[in-house]
Amino acid sequence: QTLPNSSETVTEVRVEDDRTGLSVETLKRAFADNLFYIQGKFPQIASKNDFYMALAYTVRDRLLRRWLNTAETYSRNASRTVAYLSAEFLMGPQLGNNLINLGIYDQVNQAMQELGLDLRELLEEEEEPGLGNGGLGRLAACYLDSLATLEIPSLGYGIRYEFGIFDQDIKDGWQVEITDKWLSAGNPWELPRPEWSVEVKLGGHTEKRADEHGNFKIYWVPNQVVKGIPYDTPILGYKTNTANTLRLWKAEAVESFDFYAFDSGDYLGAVHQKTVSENISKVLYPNDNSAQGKELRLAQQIFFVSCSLKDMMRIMEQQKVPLEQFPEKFVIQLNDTHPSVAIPELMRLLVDEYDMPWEKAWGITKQSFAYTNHTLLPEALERWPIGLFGKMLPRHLEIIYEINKRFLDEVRMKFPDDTDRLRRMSLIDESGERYVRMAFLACVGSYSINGVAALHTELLKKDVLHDFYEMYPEKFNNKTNGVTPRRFMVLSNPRLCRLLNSKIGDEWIKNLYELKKLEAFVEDPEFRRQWREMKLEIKQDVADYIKKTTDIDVNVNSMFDIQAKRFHEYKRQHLNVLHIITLYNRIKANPDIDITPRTFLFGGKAAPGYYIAKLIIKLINSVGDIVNRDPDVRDRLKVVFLKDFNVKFAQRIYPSADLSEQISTAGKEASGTGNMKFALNGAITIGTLDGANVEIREEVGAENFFLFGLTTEEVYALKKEGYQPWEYYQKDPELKLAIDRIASGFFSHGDPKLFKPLVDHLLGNDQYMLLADYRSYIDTQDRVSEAYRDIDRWVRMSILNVARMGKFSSDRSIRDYCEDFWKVQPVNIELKEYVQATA
Ligand code: GPV
Repeated sequence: QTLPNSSETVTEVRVEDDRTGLSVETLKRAFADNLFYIQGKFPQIASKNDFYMALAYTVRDRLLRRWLNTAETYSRNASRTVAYLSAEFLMGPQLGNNLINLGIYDQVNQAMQELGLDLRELLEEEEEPGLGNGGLGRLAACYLDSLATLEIPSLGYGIRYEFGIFDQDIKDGWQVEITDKWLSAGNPWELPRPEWSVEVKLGGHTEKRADEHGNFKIYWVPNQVVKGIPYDTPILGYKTNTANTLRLWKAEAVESFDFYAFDSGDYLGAVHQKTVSENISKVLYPNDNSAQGKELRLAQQIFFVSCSLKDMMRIMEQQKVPLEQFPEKFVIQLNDTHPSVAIPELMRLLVDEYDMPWEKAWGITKQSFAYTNHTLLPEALERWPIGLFGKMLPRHLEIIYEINKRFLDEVRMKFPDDTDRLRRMSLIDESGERYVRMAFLACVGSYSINGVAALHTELLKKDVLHDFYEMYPEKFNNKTNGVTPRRFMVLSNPRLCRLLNSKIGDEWIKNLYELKKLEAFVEDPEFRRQWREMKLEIKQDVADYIKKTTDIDVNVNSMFDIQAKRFHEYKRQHLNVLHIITLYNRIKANPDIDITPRTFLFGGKAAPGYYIAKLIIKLINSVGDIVNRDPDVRDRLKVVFLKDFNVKFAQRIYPSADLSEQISTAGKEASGTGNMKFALNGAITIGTLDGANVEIREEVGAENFFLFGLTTEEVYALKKEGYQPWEYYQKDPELKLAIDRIASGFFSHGDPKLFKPLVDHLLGNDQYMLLADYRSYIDTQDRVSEAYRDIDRWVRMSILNVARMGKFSSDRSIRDYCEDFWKVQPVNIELKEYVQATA
């Protein structure tokens, strides 16, 4: 409220509203108010969580005006909107990010200080929403941040899992999974919107019947109906007024089932039905890069997709946009094939429920969807057994058959007399048990198909989707991934930011290419000294954390050599272990050897059912137990497994890295995004020519990147000529000794059985070619060790890495999507005091 200026001489007095004001005084008052009226506590008895909640509500209040203004502006303009459909959104903690994006981090920090509280401790209190497995889910979260920052009207649609990715504990070196109860203390960031609930049908059968006009129609008679309730979370852009929405669906039983059961006296049956319905949004499937083929997973997919499409139609109705204009109002981005049943579901809605002719509905559908592929791994390409699919979605299966029939006619026309091509491209795999091929369905139903790094897109065109590339070359395009510098630099690395800002200002936060300006300072010895000191301070923080959580002492002057990502054989954490064992063996052979001290840090979860990945975690811990205690090592090597790698923890660890391990088998990692987060925080990469590594190396310069290993072509060629891992083992004594030590039980208290499955994999077929890459990896690591000894050279490389990483902002990725095929424009949001209420 502004008091009116009655005369020129009266100074303007501003009274800040408790729910919007940003001054330290107002923030303190609002915080006390929320503690009292929302948490129902006075300071003397409040827990740390109460303080966190009071602060979270204080920040949420300040978001709400932006959120409502944004929604109001979008609905008034009926703006073209991106709907980002994803089974995963790995959001991470919200409080710190919202403080950064609102631009009130410092004020809130001071307000808390004046109240005798520590903001950093309150930030630690937040249970993060871990509604994703790894890169794919985190990419979705980075994209929401960039969409809001670039003021693009957009909605994220997904599932409000009651249990997100499990918490990881380590017992006796093994991973143990603990359920993630992220909602138990309440979630201050979401608002339920029960008035926008929708119903979703499942199971049953279809019937052909005449309608009231005597026209024959297909009716789907389901045997289950569930209700989806939307929960909305605001997504604030960085220093803009835009606050978009992440809308996650929670499954509940429909009321009608309760009534029905109560009438028939089947009380327990009704309660059971409730449990079955609620199961749908109960838990995130904890697999990364592997398809599960479970009925409940398909139920999750149709559930959130159907809710989301109906929600879009409700929005169109409310904005009076006719259904024919669906592709003008929305572009639906499919984050991998997990939401690809949206294609037959939109067809079903248009044809069955809105009586649209097939051709017209198909025209709309084809123009509405765009598909991002995130993997080349065959085991991650979703296919649903026809039986299972038809049982859950009988009508969708019929629709897919019809899409396929018409599609194969098209193929036949473009490539006459090529029956093998028809067999290869059919949406139904008929080579054995019959399956629906979801990636192919996504290709046929979308107007754009993109990979997530240049190499990955090329391999899609050449290999996995080659036939579709020949059929629809114009659909294919590349969108190299990016990460948000707000969370992964500003929030997570304040020391780096202060140093950057002191030299080049803070424009880089919105335009990451501005980091280029750092190159001007690389020859400044004082700047390099500051850089080095900064890194040391960060490493000291992490060393303290390691001491506190594992009781291991690490030397901050040693090289922090970090591999933090999901555990998967293709990512080759065990190649890293072979390097550690090799260094250890060198020390054992010659204890006085002059070696560069290293601290090896690992973090990451394995899918609970992925035995070999869990065995690799056990191996790391077993090797650590020996290496860390052996007096011959004299603390020159330390191996630390840090448990429960999640977003919160990632933010802590990335800034401390000297060396970033990106060592997947060439052609297997679609892009990688951790590689970008490390390099943006000044780590040098040791990596293969895989995924986005290729482009990172191009940007930072070959002389600032440690390259090793076979290229994709060499991997293919070697496979073809008959790869014999055994020969590499026989020929390379260091490799042989490293593997023999694992096999003999040296790291397992003399038990040769423990790691036998792993050794057998390596010496048997070694699918991911560790043995073929071992020598190149070790020699390159030796060059890394050499380079680190010249610390001044290392610091130059570190600075140049940061300076040249501008391309890898998710802002750049999102701009590319917008300009290339989303065709959406930014919408500026003006902050009004009150949103006009209309009847
Ligand atoms: I498919 N990715 C993932 O995290 N989980 C999955 O189930 C699938 C892919 C990842 C890729 O492995 C990364 O290379 C990529 O950077 C990321 O998706 C985002 O595109």
